[in-house]
Amino acid sequence: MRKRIKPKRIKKDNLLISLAVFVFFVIIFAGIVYKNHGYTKQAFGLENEAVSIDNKLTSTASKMPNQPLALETCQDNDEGMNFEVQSTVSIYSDQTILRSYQDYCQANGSNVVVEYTCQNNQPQMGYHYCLNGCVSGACKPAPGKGTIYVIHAVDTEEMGLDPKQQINTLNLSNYGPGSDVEYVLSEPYRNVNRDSFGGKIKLSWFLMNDEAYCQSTQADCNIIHTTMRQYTQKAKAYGDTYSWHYHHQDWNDLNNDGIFFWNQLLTFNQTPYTHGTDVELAEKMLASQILDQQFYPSLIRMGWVWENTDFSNWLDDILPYDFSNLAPMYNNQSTSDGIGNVYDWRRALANWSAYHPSSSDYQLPGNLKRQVFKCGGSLADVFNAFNLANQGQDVLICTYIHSNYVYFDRYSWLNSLHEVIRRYPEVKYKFVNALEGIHIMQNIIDEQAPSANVNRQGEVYTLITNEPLFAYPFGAIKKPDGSYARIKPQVLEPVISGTSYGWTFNLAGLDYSEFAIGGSDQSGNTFVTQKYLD
Ligand SMILES: [Ca+2]
Ligand SMILES: [Ca+2]
Ligand SMILES: [Ca+2]
Ligand SMILES: [Ca+2]
Repeated sequence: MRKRIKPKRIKKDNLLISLAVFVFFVIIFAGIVYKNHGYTKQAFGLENEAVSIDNKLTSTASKMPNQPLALETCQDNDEGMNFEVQSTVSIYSDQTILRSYQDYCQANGSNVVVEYTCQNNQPQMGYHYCLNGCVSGACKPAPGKGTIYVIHAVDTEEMGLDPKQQINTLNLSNYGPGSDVEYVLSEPYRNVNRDSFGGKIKLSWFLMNDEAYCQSTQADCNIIHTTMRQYTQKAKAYGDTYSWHYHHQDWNDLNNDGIFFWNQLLTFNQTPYTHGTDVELAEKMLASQILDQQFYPSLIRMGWVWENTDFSNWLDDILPYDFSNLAPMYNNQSTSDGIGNVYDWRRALANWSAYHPSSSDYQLPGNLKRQVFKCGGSLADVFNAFNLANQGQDVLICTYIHSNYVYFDRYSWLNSLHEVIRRYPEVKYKFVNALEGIHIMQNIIDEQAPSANVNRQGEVYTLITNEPLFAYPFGAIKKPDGSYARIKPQVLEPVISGTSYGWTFNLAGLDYSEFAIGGSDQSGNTFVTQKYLD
């Protein structure tokens, strides 16, 4: 249900300081900077803003049919001028989001947050000076006690794949009207789960793919992503993110008794399996995401939280942020048929610090580029985080759940969080999505995806970006037989020319039907180019 928005909802203890700062700001800028624009055709300033924000949300708002103004309703997800929460104002017609406006920091290094509100059912924008700086579209809380930033990861899967059956019909009943997934993307769920700043819960959706999905009767490796598309606008409006959950498995017969299973794979060194080598299987999942979903992830939670050092080294050229660490847990099963849920994080950091892994041991800190974050833990881990925050340190914590739990009620962490909060009444906690949490913790202000232009000359494609990438870009092809593969650029290091970065892909002699390129900048903002046909 969408209701009329309550007036300003600013916490009492922040009210005076907010007012003082606001007045100061208005004086300094002599009333020039603070503007209220109604959304009208004449308000070019806001219309420009709307376009850029819609782009940021990768919303399809501009393609939606224009509805008569009278039917539109305005919803402000942080309910007024809540400067410490990054949120979104959305214009609805019935249940459809026509346009969205997300709070943002005015400019790189600026302390000014641009805050959206609803007035008279229309979006309004205003500027507010943040005393402690602006990051990820919100003012940073006052120093003193640390703040706990809480990520809720959702491993987003089908229900009940039978590992003894080669071709499954995937059960997607947890999605669609009346489903659990739809419920957690609705106001009743978001409204009751609030952080210390009044912000609604945010979910970080890790969308699963694997070879068993490719081989299902639905024959869609990315069927979860396909299914979640109906929620993309809503999820973005709540500040959720989509990223990658990959189960490394193939259909094989480990003990050669003629009975096959979907078995977890424990290698990543070009070992051949039924549907390709271990490396090809993973690269197929990325290539199919790029070509069929126009999507490139910057975060991952590995299926069964499995990694080994070979895999970790490969992943280091894919994406910057990895939430697979479940230290100090491990699980060794027998390695006969039916293998699954094998992982080892015994040697990894068990506190909440991120680390760059070592190229000789994925569990130890070292020389690699990406960062590994712990996700999941015990009540003691939560107490540990609040204890650190009580001593003045900001802490990023993460919990995960599967999308097929009823109403996600087994978010036991929400309950344990409340228990912990009673012991640390002065420590505040804030719900963030995974990328937002990293950006706040590491003071990363780049939230802009790279511009990515392709110059094609015959079968030679040159990708030009306007900023460095996290790693070399991922070229994806689909072959005429329907298979997918990765194409690496000819030279992995970019050719730098002024402020542009170039990589060349030579597809001459390759039999392909589609080609596209995906990648991430150094802050986890991703792009996918258009598709090119042979
Ligand atoms: Ca607002
Ligand atoms: Ca806000
Ligand atoms: Ca067997
Ligand atoms: Ca960027």
